[in-house]
Amino acid sequence: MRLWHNPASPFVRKVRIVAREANLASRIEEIAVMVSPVNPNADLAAQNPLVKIPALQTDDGTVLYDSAVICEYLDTLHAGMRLFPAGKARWDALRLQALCDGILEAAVLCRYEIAVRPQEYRWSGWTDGQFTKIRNGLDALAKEEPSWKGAFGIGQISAACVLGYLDFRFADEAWRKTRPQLAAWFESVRQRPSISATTPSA
Ligand SMILES: N[C@@H](CCC(=O)N[C@@H](CS)C(=O)NCC(=O)O)C(=O)O
Repeated sequence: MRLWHNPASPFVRKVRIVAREANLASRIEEIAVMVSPVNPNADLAAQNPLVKIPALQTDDGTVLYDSAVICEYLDTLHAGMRLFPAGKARWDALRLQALCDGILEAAVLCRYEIAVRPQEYRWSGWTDGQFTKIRNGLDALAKEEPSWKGAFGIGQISAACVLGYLDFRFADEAWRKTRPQLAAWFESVRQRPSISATTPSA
């Protein structure tokens, strides 16, 4: 399998964590790409018309995107404990993943606004709106974290990617201050090899 990736991407990180949890990392060749909405990568565009990472080419040549689809696909390839649970727990897990992906979409848009958009075109009202989504999403995560009770599946993996991305790109946000229990949860999962091995660095 081939994964178009960049270690700074929180969506890619979800896939890399799942690959490690499923013991599949050695079967995935990682192809590093730089992505930006204003500078699309031609090699990636040939695989994914949205020109976004992650994109995964499976062993039969099929190309999958986005991160949710790739993670669920990888989860079908191993015999260990399912990261996408069945039954009622599945809907809780998918909803939690959707919440985290939504927070990440807002955070990545803010990152582009700050790092890519020229100063004269920036609109603080728009960025403030995205940050409201991020903060409301974090409050929702903090509220439901006690119900996880040690579970570690796609929902928790997505939550770890959210918190790791905020630390990486928005350290000033100080999300821990009003959410100490969520911070304690993150401290505990950071020790997992799949999480520590995929921590982004500048
Ligand atoms: N919903 C997608 C989001 C992927 C995404 O936004 N990736 C960013 C990198 S973090 C990207 O490729 N951006 C390039 C662009 O927007 O053109 C997923 O879950 O994979």
